[in-house]
Amino acid sequence: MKMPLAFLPEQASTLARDVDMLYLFLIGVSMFFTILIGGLIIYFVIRYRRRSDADRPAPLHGNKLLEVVWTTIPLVLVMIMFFWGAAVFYKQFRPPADAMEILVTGKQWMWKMQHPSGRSEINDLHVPLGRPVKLTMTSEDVIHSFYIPAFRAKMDVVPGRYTSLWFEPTKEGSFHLFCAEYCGAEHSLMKGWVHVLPEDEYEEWARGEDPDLAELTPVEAGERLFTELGCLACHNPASGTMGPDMTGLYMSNVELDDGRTVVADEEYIRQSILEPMAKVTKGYQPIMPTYRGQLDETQLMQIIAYIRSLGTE
Ligand code: HEC
Ligand SMILES: [Cu+2]
Repeated sequence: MKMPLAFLPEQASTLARDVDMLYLFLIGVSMFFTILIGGLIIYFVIRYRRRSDADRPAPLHGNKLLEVVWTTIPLVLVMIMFFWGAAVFYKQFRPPADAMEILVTGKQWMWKMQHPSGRSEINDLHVPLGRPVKLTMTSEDVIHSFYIPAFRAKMDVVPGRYTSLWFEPTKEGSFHLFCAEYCGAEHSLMKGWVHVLPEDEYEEWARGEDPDLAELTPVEAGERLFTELGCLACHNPASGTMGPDMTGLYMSNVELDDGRTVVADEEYIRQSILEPMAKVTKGYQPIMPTYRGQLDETQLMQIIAYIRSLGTE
C-alpha cells in the first residue's frame, strides 16, 4: 500500500517507511491529546465558571479511578513509543554485514566520496539500487552532518572520529543530499545529489570512464601510502621488526604498556598514527613518529582500510 504523504519527502530507502510510521504515530498521539486537553480546558472554563460572589463548590480530595486511568494510559503509550523507537533505532544503526562501504569526508564546504572500486566524486554519490550501503565518515575541519531526506538517513560527521550511516535504496533516481549542521559561511551550499542506479549500471559507473586510468581502490591506496610513508621500515614482519605486525590487528585486543587492554578498531588505529604516544603497545618502545599533518582524512581512512584488509583476529 502506498500512502499519499505529501507533507513528507519521498520514501526511497528500506528505512523510510519505518521512520514515517513511527513519526505519524507520535504526531497522531500528540494531536489527539492536544485536542482532548484543549477541549476539556475550554469546556471546564465554561462549565465551572464563577456564577456569583457567594459560589462555594464542595472541595475535592482525589479520585482513585481517575488517577489509575491517567497514569496507565500514558504509561502504555510511552512504552509503545520506547520499544517501537528502539526497534527502528537498532535497525538504523546496525549496517548489515554485507553492506558495501563508501568512504566520505566532509570539509568546508563539500563532500568527498570514495568507492570500493577506487572511483571518487565530490557532492555526488552514486549507489546501486537494492543493495545495502554503509558510509564511513569523518571531517577535515568542523562538525558537518550527512543528510539524505528521502532515505530518512542522517548522521553527524565529526573531526577526529569515525561515524557511519547505512541505507538500502528502494527507488531509482536522484535525491537531495544536504549538510544538516551549520558549518560556516557556505553551509547552505554544502549539498549534492545521491544517484541511485540499477546494480549493473552502478558497476559500470564504478569502473570509471576509462578502465586503463582506473584509480586505486582504498585498500591499494592505503598499501601504497604504507610503503611511501616508511611504515614498512618498522612494521615489516619479514625483516625482524621494531613495531608490531599489522596482520590480524584489526578488532583484536591490544595490551598496552600501562596494563590496559583496548580493541584495535578504526579509532584506535587512527590514534596510533596521529598520536603514537597516547597508547603504547606492551612490549614495544615508544619510537613511532607522529604522522599528524602529513596525511589528510581520506588518506588516513585508506591506510585503515589497508590494515583492515590484513585480516581480523
Ligand atoms: C620508527 C618506527 C615506526 C614507524 C616508521 C612507524 N611505526 Fe607504527 N609503531 C611503531 C612501534 C614501535 C609501535 C608500538 C608502540 C606504540 O604503540 O607506539 C607502533 C604501533 C603502531 C600501531 C598500533 C599497533 C598495535 O599493535 O597496537 C599502528 C596502527 C601503527 N603503528 C601504524 C603505523 C603506520 C600506519 C605507520 C606509517 C604511516 C607507522 N606505524 C610507522 C613503530 C613505527
Ligand atoms: Cu557542513
